[in-house]
Amino acid sequence: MTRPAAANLEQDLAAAGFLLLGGFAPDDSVAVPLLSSGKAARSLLLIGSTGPSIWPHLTASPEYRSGQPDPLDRYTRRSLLELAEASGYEPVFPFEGPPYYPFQQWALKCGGFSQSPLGVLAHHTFGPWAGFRAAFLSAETFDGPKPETMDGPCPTCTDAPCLTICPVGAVTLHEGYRVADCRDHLATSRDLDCWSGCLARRACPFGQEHQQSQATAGFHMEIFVGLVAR
Ligand code: B12
Ligand code: SF4
Ligand code: SF4
Repeated sequence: MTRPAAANLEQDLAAAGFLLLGGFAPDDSVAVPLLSSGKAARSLLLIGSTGPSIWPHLTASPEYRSGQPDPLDRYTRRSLLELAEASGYEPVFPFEGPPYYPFQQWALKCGGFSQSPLGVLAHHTFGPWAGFRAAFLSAETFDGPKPETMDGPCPTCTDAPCLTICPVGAVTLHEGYRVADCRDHLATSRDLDCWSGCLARRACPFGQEHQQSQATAGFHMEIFVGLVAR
């Protein structure tokens, strides 16, 4: 099966609410699973989404309308499996696990991202709003996007507003993101602003136009609180 030009793949991804975040030729510096044939992958493409890009596609999908759990993961699996198969890739997903695939390490290897105090990686264009939805693997020589020339924004962000705005100080420079403090605060009231999106994440000046809407943020918060419930 031949693979489409990267431009076609990007168009097909966009039509389903996703985007190509980067890629690399796997080497010994980062673990990448073998292909189903037992061969080593020689190409990895990182597929993601931002707040506004995926929401309309997700809410129109049968997975969302069915009211069953995990609609985002089910929509992602169906649409990206189809797209990967049609273009000669084998997909792996961030929600497969535990153990989980090291998507954040793969993103750092693609370039353009930096580790943020929020726990999530921040991107020079998408800020802290890029979610990882799949990695497309192939045994063919890497012919994906050119290496990123820009770093992620955190090392040069001297103001770091994400560190000062959290009402319970759950985002810290030295300890990173304190999940339990955040969860306990959210549990105090459903009327908190945080339920419409993490204030610290929203304070990041990078990628503001890629933020989640209140509806999207609420959807993710529900899942987050469900996962970390005591
Ligand atoms: C388990 C999990 C959680 C758990 C625990 C998170 C934790 N810190 O341990 C809980 C439920 C708390 C959680 C919460 C959230 N998560 Co979460 N989570 C995951 C999941 C499924 C697995 C993480 C893991 O254990 N990976 C396995 C290790 C081996 O992979 P890894 O890439 O090496 O990851 C580690 C390294 O990046 C390392 N690391 C940190 N700094 C650095 C720096 C360098 C240089 C290197 C090399 C490594 C490194 O720390 C990571 C965790 O151990 C990932 C998806 C995935 N497959 O990665 C999402 C993921 C990390 N989560 C994500 C998100 C967005 C969130 C939430 C914001 C969800 C929300 N409400 O919207 C919250 C808040 C997270 C926060 N602020 O930290 C995104 C992050 C996207 C990004 N841009 O980075 C991911 C990638 C999911 C996705 N589909 O995009 N999450
Ligand atoms: S506010 Fe600055 S330090 Fe915080 S996530 Fe954004 S770029 Fe990184
Ligand atoms: S959701 Fe609210 S409590 Fe949790 S880290 Fe963000 S700002 Fe802090």
